[in-house]
Amino acid sequence: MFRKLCIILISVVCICAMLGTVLPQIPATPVYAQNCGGLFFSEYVEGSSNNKALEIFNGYGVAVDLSHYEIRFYFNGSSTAGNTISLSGSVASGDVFVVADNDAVLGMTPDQTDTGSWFNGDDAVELVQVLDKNNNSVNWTIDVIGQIGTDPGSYWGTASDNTANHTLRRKASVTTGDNDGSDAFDPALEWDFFAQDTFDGLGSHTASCTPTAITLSSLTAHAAAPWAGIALAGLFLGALILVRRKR
Ligand SMILES: [Ca+2]
Ligand SMILES: [Ca+2]
Ligand SMILES: [Ca+2]
Repeated sequence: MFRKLCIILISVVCICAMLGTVLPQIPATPVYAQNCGGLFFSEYVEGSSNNKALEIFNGYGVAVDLSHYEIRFYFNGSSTAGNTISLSGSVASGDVFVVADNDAVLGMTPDQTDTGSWFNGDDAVELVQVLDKNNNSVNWTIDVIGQIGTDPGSYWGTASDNTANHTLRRKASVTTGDNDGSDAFDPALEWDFFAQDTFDGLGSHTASCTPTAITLSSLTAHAAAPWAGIALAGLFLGALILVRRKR
């Protein structure tokens, strides 16, 4: 009876252990809580004349090929993009990528320029990861400034702190993009405000998170390690009891 119980118990342990090596585990404490959530806008320059720019921060733990990303501008409450900028080049982990109007005078050299129309305060801005240029339903919204399809008047925000005639810098506490472009937008929640034509923040960004590459293999290795030991121990004990029964 005791041996039967032992065999049943060991079988259960083995099955659980084997499942543990296959199924992803949810850690008791969130291991990745302090890591950055990929790419997001880190600076928005709505300057005078053509002084328009956007800065994108790479919070991934690896360099990102930007040929799979687009910036879209939705002008004056439109729900259809009026200017789409296909990004090119790459951005290193923890670094930023600056895109600007081709006529902007910023006191620095942007990584990419664009000759199309730019925003003037009441236009939504979207960062998109493009999986299929011909099928937008499979593309991912990464980050949105403003509310797509809604005309806010002249700007989002208050009379003193808003998206028109200001430079907006993402707060260091923000670790991921706002991927919902349909909800109400309050820039004060995630952005700090600077005077018009403030350009000295372009080219770098500080976020209170660590860019970390999250891969399936790292999750599996994390989950499998303790269970693999238990599985081996269970199999060894089971074999020992079977050998003793045969004697
Ligand atoms: Ca506008
Ligand atoms: Ca939003
Ligand atoms: Ca910056």
